Amino acid sequence: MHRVILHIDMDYFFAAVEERENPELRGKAVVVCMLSGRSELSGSVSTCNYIAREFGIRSGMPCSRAKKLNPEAVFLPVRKPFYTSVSDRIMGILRSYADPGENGDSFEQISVDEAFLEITDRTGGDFNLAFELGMKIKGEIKEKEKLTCSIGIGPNKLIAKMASSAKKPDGVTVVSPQDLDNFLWPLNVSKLWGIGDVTARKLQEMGVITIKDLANHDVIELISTFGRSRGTWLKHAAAGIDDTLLKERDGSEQIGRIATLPEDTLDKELIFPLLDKLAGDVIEKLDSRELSFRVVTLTAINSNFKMYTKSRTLSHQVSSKGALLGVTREILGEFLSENRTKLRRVGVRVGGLQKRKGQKSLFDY
Ligand code: DCP
Ligand code: CA
Ligand code: CA
Repeated sequence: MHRVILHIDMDYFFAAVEERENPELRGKAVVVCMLSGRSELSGSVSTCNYIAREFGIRSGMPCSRAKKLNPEAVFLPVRKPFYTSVSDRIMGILRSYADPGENGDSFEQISVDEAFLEITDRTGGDFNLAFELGMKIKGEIKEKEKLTCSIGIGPNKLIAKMASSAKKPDGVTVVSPQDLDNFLWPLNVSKLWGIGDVTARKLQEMGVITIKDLANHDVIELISTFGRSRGTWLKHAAAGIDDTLLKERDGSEQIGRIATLPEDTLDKELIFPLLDKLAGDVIEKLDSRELSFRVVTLTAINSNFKMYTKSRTLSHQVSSKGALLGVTREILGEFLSENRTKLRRVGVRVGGLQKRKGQKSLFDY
């Protein structure tokens, strides 16, 4: 069975959130700026919507230049914490579609608006099912967050990542193992994910223009120019080969416990004792490493083996069992009010881990 990996990237993310918050912006060019505060419009463009892009406005350019390109555009200051809270909720939705991996190795967030999902088990290696799953994910994000995204699906991370930018915005692109060469080979080498400007230029000087050229190039020459590991990577990547696994982003280590209920149920009174036990185990582990946490995730697997996760980010680091249990019960309550199918397993997980500083915070009580 082939692996099936899904990559998702939100469309014009910061600007899309601003549009959603203020419907009057619809139909206008919207530019989100990182203002330095020195003078009006000194700073650079964080991102802009697709209307603004028609005027040539791009991420990273000075805001003053963007203003010249389109004086009618609406310029807004960046609101990073707000976009992060939207991102956290989207990541929570995405996590619930990934395979129920044992240690979170089926989900990898790679930036504020991008993530990989391993969906091999969920789809049984079937790329048609994967397409349907992609459409379902888009539907849920559209419904819950009123935002669009682009999705790429492939036999590995490399192909999934490159496929998600093939149809932007609002597209789903599936590249099955049979479509691999057709998809990859006509592209310019600079489009290969992981190749920077310097490598692309060097390759061009060697007469390597397309990814097909690279795939057919002598590996010995690639190794002598780029070194062994980089040279073999280039050769493999050009053939669409990538066997890297998904991993939780550095600094996002999580500690969690999951267990099966005595019977499938929707009854809080039967679920609470197990949550209590799991929360106790998690806290014990945190205590032994003197860690505090800020993110709480509840996992629920229902009798049909569908997995759901819901996360909450707290305003402070906390470390007590009482705090963990309080938040977990609250999330469970919300979950039970929205779901009808009985639960089979529940899990408690914490993230945003930090070394404890001195005493417990007031928030713990
Ligand atoms: N970002 C930024 N500065 C940059 C690039 C990006 O602040 N130079 C921020 C704003 C973007 C977000 O990161 O909204 C995600 O970056 P992307 O590269 O994914 O760009 P967008 O989501 O804005 O647009 P696209 O629809 O092309 O993905
Ligand atoms: Ca994006
Ligand atoms: Ca992105």
